[in-house]
Amino acid sequence: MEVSGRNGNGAHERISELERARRRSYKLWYFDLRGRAETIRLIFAQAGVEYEDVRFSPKDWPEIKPKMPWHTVPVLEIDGKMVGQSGTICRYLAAQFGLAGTNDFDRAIVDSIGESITDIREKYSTAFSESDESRKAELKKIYREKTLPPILNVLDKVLGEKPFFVGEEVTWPDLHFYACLELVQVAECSIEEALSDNPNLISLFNRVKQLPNVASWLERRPETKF
Ligand SMILES: N[C@@H](CCC(=O)N[C@@H](CS)C(=O)NCC(=O)O)C(=O)O
Repeated sequence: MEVSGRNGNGAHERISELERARRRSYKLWYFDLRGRAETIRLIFAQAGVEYEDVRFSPKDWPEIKPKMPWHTVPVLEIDGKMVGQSGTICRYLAAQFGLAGTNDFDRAIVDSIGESITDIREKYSTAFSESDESRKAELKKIYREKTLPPILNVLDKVLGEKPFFVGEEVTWPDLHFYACLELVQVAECSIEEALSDNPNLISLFNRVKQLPNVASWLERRPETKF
């Protein structure tokens, strides 16, 4: 869709909605971690859009927390306005940058794949926050052996032999899958082990990793444990 805009000289120009979205000012607030922010960074990378990647340390969190809309991060500041909740931010950016599906039904399907992928990460949260080391080890084992495989098996079937979840085109769940799969390593589970029964997902993981803009981000991003 074409909309009217103004350039720096005040003259009218025809710019696409996508171009308008690319020109906004974006600031992403998160810890110096991949965690719940990495899919957002991958969306920016794939779209080739600049943003400020604000990474703060835990000691700065008490001061930042009350300023965040939901007192959590990630938060995306768009032209000075803050939006919280990682899934919302992913869907918003994906819609802006053409990574969300092209009609309401397709977007619903894309979203449902994205939500299932989020389960890979969220179902680990009990083990993640467990402070007793032996209980934590037990919970990690349950996650690796009982929780993760059925989620991956269904995703593998949904993907089938298509290059990406919805066919030939990359949508945000492909990027989300990459980011969430990287996180399973905190459950002492290598990516190879996690995907050993899911050949289609192995192909997807490698395909996403090799997307030129993604590959370039993976090379230059800060190294963090998770
Ligand atoms: N549903 C939220 C959860 C956000 C969340 O819990 N973020 C964590 C970091 S990954 C956080 O802000 N923790 C600090 C706190 O809650 O004080 C989302 O997906 O954005």
